[in-house]
Amino acid sequence: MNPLIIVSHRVSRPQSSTAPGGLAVGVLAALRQCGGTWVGWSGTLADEPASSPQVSEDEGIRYATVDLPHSDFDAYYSGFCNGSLWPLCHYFPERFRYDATEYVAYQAINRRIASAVVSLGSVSHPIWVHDYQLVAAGRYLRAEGMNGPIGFFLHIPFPHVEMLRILPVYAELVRDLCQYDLVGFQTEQDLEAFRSAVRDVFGEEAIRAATHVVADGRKVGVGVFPIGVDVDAIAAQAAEAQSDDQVQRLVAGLLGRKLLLGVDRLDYSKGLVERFTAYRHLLESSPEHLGNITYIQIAPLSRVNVAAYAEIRDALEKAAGHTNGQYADTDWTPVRYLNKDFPHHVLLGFLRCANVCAVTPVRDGMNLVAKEFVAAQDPENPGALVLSNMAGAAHELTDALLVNPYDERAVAAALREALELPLADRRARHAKMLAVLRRNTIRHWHESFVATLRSSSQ
Ligand code: GDG
Repeated sequence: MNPLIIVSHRVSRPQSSTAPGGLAVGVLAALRQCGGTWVGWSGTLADEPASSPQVSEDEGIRYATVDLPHSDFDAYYSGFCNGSLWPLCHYFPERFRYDATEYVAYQAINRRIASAVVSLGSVSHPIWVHDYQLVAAGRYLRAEGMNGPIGFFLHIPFPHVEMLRILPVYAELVRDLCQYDLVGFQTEQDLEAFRSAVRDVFGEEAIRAATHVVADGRKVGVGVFPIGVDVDAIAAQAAEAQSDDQVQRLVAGLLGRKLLLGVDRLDYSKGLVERFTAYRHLLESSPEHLGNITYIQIAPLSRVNVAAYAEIRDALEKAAGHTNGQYADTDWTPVRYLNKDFPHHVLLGFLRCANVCAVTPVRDGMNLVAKEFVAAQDPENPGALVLSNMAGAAHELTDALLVNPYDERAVAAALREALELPLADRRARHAKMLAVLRRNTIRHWHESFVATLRSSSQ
C-alpha cells in the first residue's frame, strides 16, 4: 500500500518550539501511528527559496520542508489566510477584509507547496491536504500530474454560503474544493454549509447523494470526520506530569483554592474577552467564591503580525487588570493570564489539576482542549467541563455544561454550577464523555479519513 503524503501550511516537529496548534497535534498523532511524509513550510522565509524541499527523517516520519518567499508571504498568511478566510469561516464579517493581490499570493504559495509535493516523485501516492491555508493546492497537484487520490480536511468551520459569498472569489474556492476526491469536515453542520455552497455554484443537481457531490460531472466524496484524541496516551501523560516541576509549582501557588483553567491560542474566535467578563460576573454574583478560586488562562500568542490579534491581547490585559484591581487581596490574585506556551505534557498536567475547564469559543471547528481535559482527568474525582455550544466538540460532548458563549451571565452561572457540582454528578458526566472519546479516537479519525480516501479513487 502506498504510504501517505500529508500536506499542511506548516510542518512542526515534535520537539520544535513553534506555536502550538490543533492541526499539528492531530497530524503528528496520525503520522506516528501510520508513518508517511509531511510536506509544508519550514518556518523560514527567503528572497529566492529553492523549489524542492529539504527532506529528513525522524522517528519513522519523513519531513519535506520548503522555505517560502518573503515577497508573497505576508499577503498570503496575514492577508488572505488570516485576514479573509479565518474571519469568514468563524463568522466574523466585521474582521473580514479582501484584497485581490493577497488572493494572487495565496495561489502562488499553494502552487509552490504543491510543486514541493510533486518533486518528491510519488505520483500515485494518496495525498491528504490540511486546512484553509491550502484549499487551492489540490488544483495544482492535479495540474502537475499527481494521479493518486487527493483528499482535503478542513479543521475550522465551513461557513454557510450566505456568509461565504461576502468573499468575492468564493465560487472559485468552492470549485477548488471540488478538485479533491474527498473533502472532510468536523461536523454535520459544516458539511451542510458546504452543500449550501456547492448548490449555489453548481446547482441543485450537484447534491443528490449523502456521500458525494457532483461538480461539473466530477464525483467529489464528502464526509464528517470529527477529530479525536489519544485518550490513553493523554491520561498517562497527564498523570505522569503531576511530578513535573511546573505542575507542582502551579498546584503550590493555588494554596488549596479551586482551579478554573482555560487553554487557548490567543485568538478572537476563542471567546476570551467574553469569558473574562463571565468570570467577573461570577465573582460579582457569588461572594461565597471570593478568595476560593483562581482562574488561570493560558493563551500562547499566535499570528502576532495580524492587527486583530494585537487588539485582543490589549483587551485581555485590560480585562484581567480590571478584575484583579477590583477583587485581588494581599494573598489572592483572581485571574492569572499567561501569554506563554508550555510543553504539551505540562499542559496536560495542568489540565488534570483543574477543577473546572472553561472552553467557550464563540466559534470553533472542534476544540481539542475540551477533549484533552476530559481525557486528562482522574476518573475517580474528575473536574467539570463548561463548553461552548459553538464548538464542534459540543456535538459529541453533550454531557459537558453547555453554554452560549455570548450569554456572559449564563456562562457565569455555568461556571458556578461547575464549581459546585457534586462528585457523583461529575463522575457520571465524565464517564459518559470519556466513552464518547473512546469511540472516536485520533486513530479512528485518520484511519477512517484515509480509508475513505483510498477507496474514493478505486
Ligand atoms: C484548529 C481548529 C480544531 C495549546 N496551548 C499550548 C498547546 N496547545 C495545544 C492544545 C491543543 C492544541 O494546541 C489547540 O487545539 P484546538 O483544537 O483547541 O485549537 P486550534 O489551534 O485553533 O486548532 C480547532 C483543531 O484545529 C484540530 O482539528 O479542533 O477547532 O481551530 O492540542 O493542547 N500545546 C503546547 N503548548 C501550549 O502552550 N505544546
